[in-house]
Amino acid sequence: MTKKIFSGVQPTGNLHLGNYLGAIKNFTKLQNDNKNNCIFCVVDLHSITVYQDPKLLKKNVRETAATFIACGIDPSKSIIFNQSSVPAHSEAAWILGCISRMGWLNRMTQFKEKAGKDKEKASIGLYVYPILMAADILLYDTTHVPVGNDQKQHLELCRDIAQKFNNDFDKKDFLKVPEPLIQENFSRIMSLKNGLNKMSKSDPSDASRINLTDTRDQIINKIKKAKTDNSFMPESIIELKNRPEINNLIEIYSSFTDEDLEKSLKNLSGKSFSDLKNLISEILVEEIEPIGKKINELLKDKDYLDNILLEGSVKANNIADKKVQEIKKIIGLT
Ligand code: AQP
Repeated sequence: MTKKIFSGVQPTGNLHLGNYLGAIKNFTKLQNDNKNNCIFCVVDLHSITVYQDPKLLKKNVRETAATFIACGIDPSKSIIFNQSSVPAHSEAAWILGCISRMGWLNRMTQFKEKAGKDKEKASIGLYVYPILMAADILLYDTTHVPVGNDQKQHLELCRDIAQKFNNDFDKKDFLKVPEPLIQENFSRIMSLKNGLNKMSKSDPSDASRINLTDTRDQIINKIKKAKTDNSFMPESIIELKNRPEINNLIEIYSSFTDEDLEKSLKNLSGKSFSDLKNLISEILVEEIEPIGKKINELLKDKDYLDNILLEGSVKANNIADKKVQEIKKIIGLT
């Protein structure tokens, strides 16, 4: 069966190891299975749900596109485009917002986390962002969405919206109900400084994350300084409980070695945290440093990147505009 893959990354700068392991690495694998049709979107409209410096936004869009390409996404095989260049996304989001229920959005934990204690001051965009995400996905008849575990709840909401639309307008299967594709051997990559927070672009501490553009020395230093604890290397999964920083380091290790946690723990048996950190640094330097170099190389040619995004937006527009016109017809607007 041909899978239709759609996923997006926000151009909020500092793309990191969590974005790579949770999402982008998988994008490349899916693309390289020739049976799949892949669309990868730089979701700039999502990024402005929190303030973005207008002088940096365009640069960050290019940097995200460059990261996709540096990680192996091939613009001749996959569509790469920028969300705001395809107006159907905003139009469909409004319509789907009218289908969605407040109660559904009120359950979204990411809003609660990102809005923090002062919900009243969060933007309306941040609150309704999962509806825009649903529009992104549904416009392309997406069958599978590769995302990090943190986006699972938004995917479930997207499925609810699609089903409600199909039911309300008696259009069975018109909006395709997508499946999430989530990495199995870890849930989320966490901050190197606090294993209870996810590794995030917006964490003010650069030491909390491995950026995809970090140099060899930066990678080695950050891993060396990553928080551990005073106990020994765990021998079993049970011993990982309540040790979030150790759990995180072992999950990072096992996601690169493609082993499950149990196998990794066996391999690491008798080793020190410093041995583990050396192993992780070696793997990261080998896999991440070349990506960073490629990103920097690609960023030198702005015209090339702008052209890729333009060509992608023409292709995406053809698909999305047709779908939004069908949606408008179904609900009686045209
Ligand atoms: N720590 C993570 N572990 C695993 N997957 C992650 N993703 C993000 N952080 C982790 C996955 O990366 C994809 C793109 O994420 P995004 O840029 O759209 O937004 P985000 O999830 O809000 O990422 P950040 O880094 O936390 O950005 P900021 O700080 O700007 O909000 C998604 O598939 C996500 O699951």
